[in-house]
Amino acid sequence: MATSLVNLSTYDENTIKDISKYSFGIVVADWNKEITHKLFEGCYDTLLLHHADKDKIHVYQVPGSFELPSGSKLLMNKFKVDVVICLGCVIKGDTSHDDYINNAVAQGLTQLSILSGKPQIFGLVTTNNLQQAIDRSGGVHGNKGVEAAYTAIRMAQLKEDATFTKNTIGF
Ligand code: DLZ
Repeated sequence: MATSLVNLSTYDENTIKDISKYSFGIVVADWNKEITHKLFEGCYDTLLLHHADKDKIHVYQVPGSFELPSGSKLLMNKFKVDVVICLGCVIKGDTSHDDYINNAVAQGLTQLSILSGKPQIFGLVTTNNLQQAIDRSGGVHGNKGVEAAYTAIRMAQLKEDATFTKNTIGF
């Protein structure tokens, strides 16, 4: 469903249990940092809101979104984490660079998820222009960083609790 039809940053906080036991990785790209650092704030604040242990949140910064999969791999080599959240922003330009980066990140994170057994959360904002990115990083369409954090929490919980809860699908 298009983001314009549903604000994915809205979720049922009651579905979240104790997350202090989980260890999180966050990899954030600096390209388009006016957007990505807001995604990071939304993500980090959401983890803390639900009482994540600060000492169990490991953050790596990488130059651009293309480096998100390798940044995550490096982070996982160094820290034992339950899940990694990857945050970036790719804005369409005059060339097809965005297609190459977006596809590389999607494929890289998919492979990494499966090979490592650690969920990789796709927190990549892919837009046609800057305004759409602003709208999705704390604007009218919420904050994709919040959504990524919530997704990460659910995936961390899934390891031990796969109980079906009505009304949570689709946030
Ligand atoms: C080179 C590039 C371009 C043109 N655009 C973006 C972008 O919109 N968003 C982003 O995160 N990164 C961009 N990059 C940088 C690449 O992700 C990567 O850092 C470089 O190609 C070096 O590998």
